[in-house]
Amino acid sequence: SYQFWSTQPVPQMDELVPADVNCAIEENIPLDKVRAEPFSLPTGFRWSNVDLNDEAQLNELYNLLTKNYVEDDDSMFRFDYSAPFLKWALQVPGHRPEWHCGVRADSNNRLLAFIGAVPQVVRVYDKTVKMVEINFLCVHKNLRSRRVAPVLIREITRRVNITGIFQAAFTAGIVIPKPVSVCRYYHRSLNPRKLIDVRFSHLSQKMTMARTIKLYKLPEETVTRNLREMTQSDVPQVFKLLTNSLKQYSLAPVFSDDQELAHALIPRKGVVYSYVAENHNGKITDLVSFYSLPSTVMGHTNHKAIYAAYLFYYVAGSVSVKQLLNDALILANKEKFDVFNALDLMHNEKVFSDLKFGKGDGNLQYYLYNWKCADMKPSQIGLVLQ
Ligand code: YNC
Ligand code: MG
Repeated sequence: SYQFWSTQPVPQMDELVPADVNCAIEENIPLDKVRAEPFSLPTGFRWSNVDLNDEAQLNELYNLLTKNYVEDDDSMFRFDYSAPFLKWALQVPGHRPEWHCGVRADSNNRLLAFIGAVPQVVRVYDKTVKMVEINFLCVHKNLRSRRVAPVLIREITRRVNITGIFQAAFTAGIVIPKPVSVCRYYHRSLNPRKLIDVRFSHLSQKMTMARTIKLYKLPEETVTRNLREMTQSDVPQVFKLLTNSLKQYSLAPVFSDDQELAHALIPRKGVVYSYVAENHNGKITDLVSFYSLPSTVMGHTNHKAIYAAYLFYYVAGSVSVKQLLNDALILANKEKFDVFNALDLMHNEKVFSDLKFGKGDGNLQYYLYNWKCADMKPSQIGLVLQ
């Protein structure tokens, strides 16, 4: 029933991969055998790399996504990735212009579809694999259900294969063959009045608005001693701290060098927020970070957007996960976010109830392309995609 995905090197939906299998599905294609010509688009459309250093093109991508990207099931909210966020997520060290793959209409030159790839070494159980992460697959609403998405996926695969990379990692709300793990978002209200107002959440039974606001009230100051914004000079220590911590998970990024780590974590206002705790010896003991991804509120008179913080990488070295993530809530609240979101991966699930997170609806599936391995529990996942 998967017209496209049944043709791809992915495990079958009902395939149970045994624990001793952890390998590619198809052998690497010799580089001179990788298809050299772009795949054909329907007539009237053409391929066009999106140059994110060109303000006008960056804005075209921003507009495509802000009007046509992921919505919730009830079409009340739609992701509104900011232009600086798109640069952060797509212009990682080693990025390539042809991996910012757009489709334009011949007639008016309008950008109507996009798919992005970024290089990332990923460890799967005990194997470290050069991969790409795929993100921001989007087809304009007027062009849906015309099998354009499979053409985008085949084309980005070709452009990645040409560079000698044959595996990819991605996440999606939909279920296709075959998730390596099924995760769930949890939400922690910071501004419950607004969240209830826009119907992101609702007043629970027997609760008044006043009691709800009191329930979610956070202190002004963080608890962890010497927790402060991460800076460039912290990078070497954070690299070691995070690299070591990620070893405990079965699926995790492998940061190649300080530069890649710095790109991921150095704070960028309105994009990514990272904090470290430094002890009296100048040693970095803890890290916590989150990124900013607002959602447009569709058809509401008072509110245009929900400001959401998403938990990113963290290492609880000298304090409990609970204390560190509670400090992240305090910091996100100070930055005026309305809600703090986190998946049930890493150690997160253990602290959700104490920290007053509520379970979201809808899963986020983790996928590997051209790789088969045993399924993972969310707590085995140490890879966070934007
Ligand atoms: C999806 N999200 O199943 P079958 S996540 C993968 N991921 O194929 P059509 C998807 N496949 O079932 P439409 C998918 N969504 O027949 C749909 N599909 O085998 C499959 N939405 O194509 C679907 N962004 O063109 C079906 O569908 C086939 O016009 C149908 O376009 C789909 O970024 C889409 O949710 C998602 O913009 C573009 O609905 C459109 O509906 C849209 O008829 C809103 O396509 C935005 C949205 C997806 C966010 C994401 C990760 C994408 C990963 C793609 C797979 C990468 C594989 C690895 C490649 C590199 C390999 C190397 C090396
Ligand atoms: Mg289509």
